[in-house]
Amino acid sequence: MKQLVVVFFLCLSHAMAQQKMVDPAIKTPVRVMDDFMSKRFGMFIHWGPVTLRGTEIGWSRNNEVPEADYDSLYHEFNPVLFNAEAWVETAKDAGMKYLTITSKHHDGFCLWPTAYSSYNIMNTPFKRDVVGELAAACKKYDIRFCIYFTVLDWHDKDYAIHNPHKPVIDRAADMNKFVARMKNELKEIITKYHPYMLWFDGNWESPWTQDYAVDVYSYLKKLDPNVIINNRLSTSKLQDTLISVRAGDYNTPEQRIGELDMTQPWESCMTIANQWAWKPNDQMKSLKECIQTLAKSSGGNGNLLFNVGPMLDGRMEARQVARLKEMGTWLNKYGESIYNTKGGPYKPNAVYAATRRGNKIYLHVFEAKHTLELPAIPGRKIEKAYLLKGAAVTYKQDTNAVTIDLPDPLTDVNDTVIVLELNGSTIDIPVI
Ligand code: FHN
Repeated sequence: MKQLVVVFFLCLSHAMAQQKMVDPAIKTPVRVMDDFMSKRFGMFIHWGPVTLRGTEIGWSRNNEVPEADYDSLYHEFNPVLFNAEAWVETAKDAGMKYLTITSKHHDGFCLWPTAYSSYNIMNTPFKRDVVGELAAACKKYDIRFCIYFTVLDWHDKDYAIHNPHKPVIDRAADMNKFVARMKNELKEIITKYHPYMLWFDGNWESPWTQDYAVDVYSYLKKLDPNVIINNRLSTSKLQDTLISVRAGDYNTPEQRIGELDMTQPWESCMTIANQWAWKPNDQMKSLKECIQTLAKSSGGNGNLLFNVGPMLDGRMEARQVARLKEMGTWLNKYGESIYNTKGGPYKPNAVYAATRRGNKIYLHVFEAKHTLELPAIPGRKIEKAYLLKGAAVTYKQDTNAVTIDLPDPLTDVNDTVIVLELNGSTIDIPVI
């Protein structure tokens, strides 16, 4: 069995090594990626005519919703209560620093007035540029505007698969024409809306190739050398494939918190409920799960892109807005332990996570009673320990361990932050 695993990974690495690479000289500058990773927390929004049915965007086409029905929903789509500034204010109040909207998901519907497809927002009763209005609102509220764009498009006649539930290759499709149209649409998006980041998706079906990925990445970099691009332009079955040999700037673990990684940037994308697009009475995550997901992502040196699905009338659900506001209230008080930090040096686990900046380690304590015992910090001594925004805590340290006396009960039931001030920088401490 062990030999089989070795053979698999040798084949995988050989296949990856054969894959066309992007010229390292055009990759997004480190200073831009550092800025992105310092923000730690963004809003993901999945929205479109499918909200009229409350089923999953893209995936419910040819599943719960027959294709012809799904593709005609845009004739009814009229979200008269859509208010871009209300959405952006919700992100701001949540402590989010960037916002990513599905400009085009796998169903092919475009939320901006593209000249390259009639299947767009201007041909609905609503007739407003949703992407443009969100871009303007983000600029007004100093939130970085980002755009999700699908690589696959089951609605487009030139994309070679039209139904993921019965995937057959359409020999009449012309993928080169499809990619040319995609590049025109991306040029519209970049030149009109100047996104901070492009969140590609749908890179797993056979019509899409790594050659297309490298071509599109290189094309985008000519349009904007600083636009950040995730790892899902590259072909891959693995969402957090190492990006060192691929056309992308960071990894994208989905519906799970990424592994601690001090070298490869990553961003977990997760839903506040279960479905990406709005679903009536969907089960929403508790405040504890929301805050601990953010803290564990930061503790892993990653970002969290947290998804809401607005309703068919253009409003976000009041309960989702309220949950995000609760996260913002926590971040208003303890945000210095999240923003502009690095993950570690302690690996996140169910009991705690750690972030760091300068000579401070921020311990995020989730579940612990009376005392917390941690491995000693190599080459460093703790000089002070205290609750963030609170009183000093007592501790003991020796060459093997650090033992911290915890308030009982913990001062914040979701995440109690304790600051350890050391006698030197924290950033070069190896992961413990
Ligand atoms: O198929 C999509 C899905 O609908 C959703 O957009 C997520 C968000 O990351 N991405 C794909 C599934 O991996």
